[in-house]
Amino acid sequence: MAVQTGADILRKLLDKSKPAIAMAAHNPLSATIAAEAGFDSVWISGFELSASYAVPDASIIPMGTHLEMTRCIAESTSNRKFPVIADIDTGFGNAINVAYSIPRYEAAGAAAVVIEDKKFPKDSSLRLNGRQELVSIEEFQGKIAAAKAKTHLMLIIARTEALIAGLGEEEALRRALSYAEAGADAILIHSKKSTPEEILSFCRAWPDEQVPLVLVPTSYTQLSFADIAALKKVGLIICGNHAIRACVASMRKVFGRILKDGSIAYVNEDIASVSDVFEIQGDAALRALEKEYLR
Ligand code: SPV
Ligand code: MG
Repeated sequence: MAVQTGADILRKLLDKSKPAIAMAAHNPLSATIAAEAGFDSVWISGFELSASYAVPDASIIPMGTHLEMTRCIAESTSNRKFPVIADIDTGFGNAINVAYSIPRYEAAGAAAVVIEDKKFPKDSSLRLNGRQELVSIEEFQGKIAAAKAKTHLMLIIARTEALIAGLGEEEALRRALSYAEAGADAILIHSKKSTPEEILSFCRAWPDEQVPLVLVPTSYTQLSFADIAALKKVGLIICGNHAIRACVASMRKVFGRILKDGSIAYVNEDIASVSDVFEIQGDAALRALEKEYLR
């Protein structure tokens, strides 16, 4: 029987009647906790990885760093049906850079990559008054074609930033349809409006017979997963940055309390136990190895 790849699993999960839910991660620990929690997939977020290095999400982290993290995350979750989606931003340059990066992501174990139509170097979509310049449709179609030509396994998800760049729904639809025509397996449409009207209008205008949409509802949090599923256009919902934001909030709270109390005695309820961390580290497997081989 043929082995099911992460891409096979993800392809089945992109169900417009029941969208898959991916949680963001920036390392194997956050990916493992996302898998344990019951998410369908993990999003190796550029925002999260950049934040974990305390640098802006602006093409500062080099491809090698993101690729190595993708490999580590894929390896750490390889015993689960848990496809890994790599956020490769602009593809690290032009279509040539994309052509060189895609086989490396496939070898690293990614089930899919998401490439966005911003100019390299990119700026974070969520940044107030950020630089949101897009490449031409033709140039981005070239990137998608290069990506598709370099993989037989991975899904290529094209992301348009037309709404983020303030170009309006007509241009967003034009771009999204052109990217699907170029071979994209799904279209990520991003919006940073604080209400869902913009994204709802786009989704309603998206043709039923087209490839599934992907949403990252960071800004328009009112839209529940059930609301999104009811649209019957979306195959994947990404919780874009909730691992790193949970870490930041939790570390701030605990670190502040320790200094305020002059003691570590009062934070135990707010932190994981040591045995909990041992379990995530795979202590049971280590004990089995010790028993079998240590003489
Ligand atoms: C990321 O998580 O890196 C994303 C989503 O690309 S966003 O930050 O909203 O652009
Ligand atoms: Mg990103």
